[in-house]
Amino acid sequence: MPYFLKNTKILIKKEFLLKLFGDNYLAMNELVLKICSIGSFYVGKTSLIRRFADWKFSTNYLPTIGVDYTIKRVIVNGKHIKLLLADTAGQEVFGKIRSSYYTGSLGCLVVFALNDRKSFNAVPHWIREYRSKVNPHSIVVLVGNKNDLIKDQVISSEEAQLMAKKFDSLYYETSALWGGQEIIEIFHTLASNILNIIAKIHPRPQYLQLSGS
Ligand SMILES: Nc1nc2c(ncn2[C@@H]2O[C@H](COP(=O)(O)OP(=O)(O)OP(=O)(O)O)[C@@H](O)[C@H]2O)c(=O)[nH]1
Ligand SMILES: [Mg+2]
Repeated sequence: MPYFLKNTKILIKKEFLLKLFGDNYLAMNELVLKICSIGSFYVGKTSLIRRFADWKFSTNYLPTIGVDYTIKRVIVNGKHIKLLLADTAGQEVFGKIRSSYYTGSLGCLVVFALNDRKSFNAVPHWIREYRSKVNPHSIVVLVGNKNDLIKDQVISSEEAQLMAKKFDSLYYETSALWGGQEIIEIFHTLASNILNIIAKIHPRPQYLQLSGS
């Protein structure tokens, strides 16, 4: 049976969405895209999500325990979409359970801090861990955070861009503290690329006219 979205034509085959996202991701007649945020502890994963979702920032460090979920509604490519943002804990003590939170996602932010060489060196580990658990078409966006700390910066843009290229991912530099427009761009680009890979995996246009207004 095709899946009907509210006030729209036939949109997506339900079985297809279930296969891609699982039952949890078909909520309230909206398409939900799950995006993970991964990377070493203290790099600013939670801060980037808080900045994007509520446009807020806190200087307090409250380590994420396990995972936190945030829902954010966006309009991408003219479609109304719900983003389910899975903010994972970077601290090693959560290593064993972390990858279970990747299930069903088609995109992730891999975050490091531009003033933390160790967090940058760990990027290949994070990308490999993520890709080993998800659909091979999934999108990875590398994010160098804390670019407000210019004098402490130990990773150059060139070095980070090379890393991104090596793993076939996009690269953005930003600051959750400053809150530049690129934070919105990061999440919107990810969502837009995810819609494109859905189209690639399932190239039948009649099933891919996602909800309009
Ligand atoms: N200067 C500066 N500080 C930041 C920035 N982003 C985050 N921070 C600070 O860095 C610390 C860690 O931020 P979090 O967002 O909690 O880091 P996290 O990656 O979620 O950490 P875990 O949950 O432990 O994995 C906090 O004290 C934040 O205020 C930034 O862009 N610039
Ligand atoms: Mg956190």
